[in-house]
Amino acid sequence: MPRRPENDCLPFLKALSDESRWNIVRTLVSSPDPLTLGDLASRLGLSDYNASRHTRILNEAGIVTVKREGRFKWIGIHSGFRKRLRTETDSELLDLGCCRFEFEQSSADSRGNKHLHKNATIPNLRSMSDPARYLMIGGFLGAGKTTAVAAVARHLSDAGKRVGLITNDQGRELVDTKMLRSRGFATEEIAGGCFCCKFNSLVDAAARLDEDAAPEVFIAEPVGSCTDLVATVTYPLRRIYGDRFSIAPLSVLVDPMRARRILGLEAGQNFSEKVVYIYRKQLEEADLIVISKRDLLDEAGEAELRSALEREFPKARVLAVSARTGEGMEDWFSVLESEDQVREIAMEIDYDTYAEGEALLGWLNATVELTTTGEIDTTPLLQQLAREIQQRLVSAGAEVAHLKMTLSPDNAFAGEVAVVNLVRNDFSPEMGQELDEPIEGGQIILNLRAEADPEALESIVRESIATVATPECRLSLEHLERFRPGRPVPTHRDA
Ligand SMILES: Nc1nc2c(ncn2[C@@H]2O[C@H](COP(=O)(O)OP(=O)(O)OP(=O)(O)O)[C@@H](O)[C@H]2O)c(=O)[nH]1
Ligand SMILES: [Mg+2]
Repeated sequence: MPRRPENDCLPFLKALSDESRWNIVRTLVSSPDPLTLGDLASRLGLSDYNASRHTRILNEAGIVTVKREGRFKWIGIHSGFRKRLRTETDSELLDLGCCRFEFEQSSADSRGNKHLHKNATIPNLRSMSDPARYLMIGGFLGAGKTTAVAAVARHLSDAGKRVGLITNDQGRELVDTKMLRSRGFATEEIAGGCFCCKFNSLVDAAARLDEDAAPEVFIAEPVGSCTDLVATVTYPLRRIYGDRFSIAPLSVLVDPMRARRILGLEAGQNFSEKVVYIYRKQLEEADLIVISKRDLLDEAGEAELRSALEREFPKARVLAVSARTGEGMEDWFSVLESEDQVREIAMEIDYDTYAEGEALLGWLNATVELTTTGEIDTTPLLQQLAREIQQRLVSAGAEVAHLKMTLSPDNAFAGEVAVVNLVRNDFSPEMGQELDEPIEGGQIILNLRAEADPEALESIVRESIATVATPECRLSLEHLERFRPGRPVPTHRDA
């Protein structure tokens, strides 16, 4: 006989009796950390207004907490409500007293909190009429992936194809997502861990894009410190969803200057051995090694790098392209559009060394609010901030992997965003996009990845912001997270 609802159960049931609110709770239950309201809205395809309205109702019912940090609202599961959840092998059981619900558990988070390697759940993906093309463009931090993704997406959409992009990072508030959305592409972000550890989120992201934009081509950019993507992402995709995707060969981009140093063709500051292990593993599993930024190389330099790559990584074909000038891109497009990845035995990898290499990298994401007393030019401001950070990294002997920042003006129209990047300590910060007009206020998103303690990165960023700020141009740090990536625990591994 069913039990009578207990009184304290009714507010929960009332709040949960709406599909959007149910989905919000399901998403939060499977997320190891709170999510921003904006992130929740985009994951669930809700407007900001509706996400905010539903969250308020859930908050009033004691199901979620809402914490304001600057301009962000962080939404998490209320500790009292969490007590009603029990973890089973593949799911979370919610016991309200009157009835029980089952939430499918998400994949493992990158910090290894949950290990679903053995009993991984398999999300549903609506059957697509034709298999969608799945392209993955990998490569080390700063190799030029996002720039290349934008160029490939532009080429495909100019050819009349619907394209959906998936970005990925260990943290939240991503410059890459901001940049790609500013170019008008449907983009989903998987934050808080790499694709291999968030396989289900990758599939969910594809499903969301499919609902919104019905892409014929998905382009995924994995985290630049990740490897073993063939065994943990593309082979499982083929095995589980083989009829829905046709998978292109894995492209791995290399920044030519960084690659020349790693392969010993040139002297200069470099990463330590275990970080280089990851770099080399990325190349070892590549079907195509794509030398990016070809415009930075002369012919002799390109030929030397090409032959070193061919010698050391004989399995891969080597191409050289410049997403900036378009050189060599046609050859790459034709492989991406016409060839399928060939199934081979996956490479061997030592996860201990891989994890130690990842843990040597410090990760910092921050948002900075900009308030001014008049109009200011954004290019000198971003360049100065980047140079301040660069000088302090150099003094600390911390090799930068990638420093990238966007600046969005308040009340910006879509597409208005300035971008600055730095990919080596001995390079100059470069503007990737500039704003045409001076601004009177805005927001900076800052992503820094370097071989250094995250605490040291925080001090460097705080000091640099303080140095650049003036009474006419105030910079206030609204949100900052910094960490070392945890041990990768893939959801699947098909060797
Ligand atoms: N000269 C030149 N620079 C390029 C080219 N492609 C990318 N870059 C620059 O390389 C830097 C890094 O580019 P991104 O596309 O952000 O690199 P990424 O691999 O996505 O970086 P992460 O996501 O941080 O790993 C930026 O300053 C780009 O403008 C190119 O073809 N030529
Ligand atoms: Mg990127």
